[in-house]
Amino acid sequence: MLKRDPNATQPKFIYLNRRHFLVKTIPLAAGALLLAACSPEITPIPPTRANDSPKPQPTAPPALAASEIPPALAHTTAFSNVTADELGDPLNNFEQITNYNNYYEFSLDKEGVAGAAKNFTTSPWFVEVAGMVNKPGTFSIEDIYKKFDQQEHVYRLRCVEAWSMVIPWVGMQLSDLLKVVEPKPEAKYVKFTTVMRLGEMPNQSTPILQWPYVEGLRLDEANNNLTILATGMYGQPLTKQQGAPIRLVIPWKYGFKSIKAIVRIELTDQPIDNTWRNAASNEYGFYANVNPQVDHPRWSQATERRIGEFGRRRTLMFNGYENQVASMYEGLDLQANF
Ligand SMILES: Nc1nc2c(c(=O)[nH]1)N[C@H]1C(S)=C(S)[C@@H](COP(=O)(O)O)O[C@H]1N2
Ligand SMILES: [Mo]
Repeated sequence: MLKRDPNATQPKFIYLNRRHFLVKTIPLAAGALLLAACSPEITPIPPTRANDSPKPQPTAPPALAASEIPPALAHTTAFSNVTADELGDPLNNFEQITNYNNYYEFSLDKEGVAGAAKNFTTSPWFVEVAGMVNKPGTFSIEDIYKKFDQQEHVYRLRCVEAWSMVIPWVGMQLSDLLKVVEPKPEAKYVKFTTVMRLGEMPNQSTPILQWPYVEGLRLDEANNNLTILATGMYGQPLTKQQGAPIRLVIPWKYGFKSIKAIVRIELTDQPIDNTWRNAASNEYGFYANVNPQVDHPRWSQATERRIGEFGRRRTLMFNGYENQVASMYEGLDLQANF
């Protein structure tokens, strides 16, 4: 079990689905959870972080049998034994990162996702790249491992619910894939779609969200150096609960943009109606840039709880990646374009 502050209640995505829960027939357990959790309590930020509990120590992931590591991943940049991000904050450990997940196809219970995703089939796997490109194609996951350089990227992940982690991903730059398919000049956006797998993803049979899960980026955001398609973590293939075998990671945006289990990437000139915006457009936007000055209608975004720490820490503009990304939003009203 993870050690967490039992008093640090997080706001939960689930509340926003109230209208779905209320108008549709609902499982009793989900209804009870909703009622029990209707008033998110935000712990005030402590004046200093001096009294914080000891920081979590990185721990090695459980060793995988050699046969469990795809050959193409085994020789890519393995976990480098880095222990902190560039701001000096320690990595979350493997246990934390793989047992506290948002993946609504499987479960609304963060600690239940790992178990619920256990039997999800991730092989064979294909990613179709289509739309406004000169060279559309379908790539097997093995093609992707082989064709594209997989490197370590240590990023902060900040959920819109105001918790965060530091994660040592293994992945490739999305721009490397886009170069290969050659976007046409009229392409403005990139749309990502999660697999539809009714037999394996129980909540795809419920109306809690519109399925399949969809996300999108502007083309310039997709081409930013920080934007990766992750295939691994701690030098090993992604776990199922993390979105195996391939998921997006956009570290300056709220976690819901980082869509899991991608099967389709489409270049388009049409704005994208991403899943959470579609569910509640007054609460979740297209951009979803981490911004401590733009609160969620039901909770503050000024602070966050780093999993493994007590108390709260201040949320950084663009999640601490301002230097690398702010120029993309010059002249954009960030309050209006949340
Ligand atoms: N397909 C899909 N992708 C998803 C989600 C989801 O429910 N379904 N949840 C998102 C949210 S809200 C977050 S915070 C991150 C969590 O990633 P993690 O579980 O690896 O920490 O995944 C995102 N990607
Ligand atoms: Mo999230």
